[in-house]
Amino acid sequence: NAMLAWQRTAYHFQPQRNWMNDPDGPLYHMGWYHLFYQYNPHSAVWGNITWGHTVSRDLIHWLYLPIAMKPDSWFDWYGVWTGSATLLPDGQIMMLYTGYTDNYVQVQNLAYPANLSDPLLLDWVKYAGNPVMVPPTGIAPEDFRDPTTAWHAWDDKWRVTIGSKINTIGFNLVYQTTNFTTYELLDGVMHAVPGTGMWECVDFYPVSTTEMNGLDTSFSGPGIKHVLKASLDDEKKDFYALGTYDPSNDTWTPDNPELDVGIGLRVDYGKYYASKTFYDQHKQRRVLYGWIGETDSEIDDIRKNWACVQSIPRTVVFDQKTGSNILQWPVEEVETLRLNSTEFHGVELEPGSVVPLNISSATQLDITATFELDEGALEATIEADVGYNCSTTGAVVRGTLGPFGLLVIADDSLSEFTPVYFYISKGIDGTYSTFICSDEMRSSKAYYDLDEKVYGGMVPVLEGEKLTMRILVDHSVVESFAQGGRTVISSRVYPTTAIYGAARLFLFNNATGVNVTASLKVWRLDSAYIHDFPFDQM
Ligand code: DQQ
Repeated sequence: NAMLAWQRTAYHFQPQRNWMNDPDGPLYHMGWYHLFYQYNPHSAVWGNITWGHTVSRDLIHWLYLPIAMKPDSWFDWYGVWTGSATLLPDGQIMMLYTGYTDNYVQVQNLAYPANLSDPLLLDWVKYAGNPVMVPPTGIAPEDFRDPTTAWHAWDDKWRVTIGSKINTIGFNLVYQTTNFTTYELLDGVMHAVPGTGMWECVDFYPVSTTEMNGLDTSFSGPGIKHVLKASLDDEKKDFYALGTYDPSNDTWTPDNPELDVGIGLRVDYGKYYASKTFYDQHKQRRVLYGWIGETDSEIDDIRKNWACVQSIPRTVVFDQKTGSNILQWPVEEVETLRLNSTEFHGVELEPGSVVPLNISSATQLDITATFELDEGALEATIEADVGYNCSTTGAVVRGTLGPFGLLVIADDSLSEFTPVYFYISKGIDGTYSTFICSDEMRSSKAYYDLDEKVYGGMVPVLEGEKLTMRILVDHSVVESFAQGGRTVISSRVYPTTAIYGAARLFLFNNATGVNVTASLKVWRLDSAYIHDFPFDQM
């Protein structure tokens, strides 16, 4: 269907065809980044879940490999579900994943590479003694899934954590093992939050509070915090919190109970789920992947014969300036796709203005933008603007100090456009809050069903900081990073006119009470090489 062909991305990872969801078992081995993913080999809707497999030298260009694991055993008969890799000090790779059994029970299974000296890790052996963990007493057979990367504890045993729930209380269980084949469930839970429901795809990892490098999942010592992330099944949203891990009893306590897992910060405020990190020993960084789903209809997914992409891999570090959030940033390798750039300095945006930028074919872009408000603008505003929330207003609702930002994937006549913008609201106590939002409501004239939303959240802005955003545009995906990655939003858009050479970029200021000055650098991005592995040339 030619009408839908353009929606395929040019530098986000996606399979050639069919359905993909969660990233699985990311790891670095013998010069290759390996990514596995939940994959339906038969159709563009979820089902028949296998582990698709792809490798990359640089996290940007990918080679498709044969399916790594299929549902061919009683212990994963209805699906080879999500899991994680653990690299042992002696070089072995332990892959733990959830199998949905022939009897509809979620169990944890072990697999390992048949040949560790194969850089491509093509063949995977499922341990004959699977399953290695079954739902413990009190846990329902369908509430026990998605084992994390294991970490090596003080007692020389490994720990692994698995999400679950009882009634509406979401939590993560902790197991210990010495050999990855036998496991002991520890008493209690690592952490529980009432009202959050099933915790899928738990992620648990240390971040340094003093250094910018990433830390191995087993790292312990002073100057660290631990991130606990859960994907809330009920809301289909990824939440995280920063806190302290107590290795003596394997519990974790949030820094701020008001921002606990599932009630506070989100990894990404847009269409984004089931994220997972790994420690990249090659570049000493922690890298995050996330599943960016479709917001068109299932019929359109079947028509276009593919569904879903992975986010551009992002580095994750602790934000030493705020001390209260992580920072996510596209891996530096994405910059190797940068082609020609155009700079715009000091563009004046009066209230109510829309300014076209001289960028053609604005479908594959890397944009960095800085916005400054007129001196004195904040002091001059008197009215409180309470209860602002991106999703209830959108870019059309005008306030004194916002919205202003960019219109991406727009056409010349603005029949289609996606605003990514800041909005500053004033509370009754006189303090200001800054929001970053991404508004899909006018992104498409398509007649077909789209689940269009205004996404966004608050972003911390410290004294003396300018407002900054970076946006990656890739045909039907828009990933926006505010204030160096404190708040991130992924959007899916399906325009019909603002495509290929017709796609444009605009600046806008829809605030009523402030002049904004914008400066930007816009790169056109090359397409990544994402193809079959050339086995015939081996
Ligand atoms: N997707 C997998 C599950 C996981 C869910 C099945 C999250 O293991 O809980 O495809 O998207």
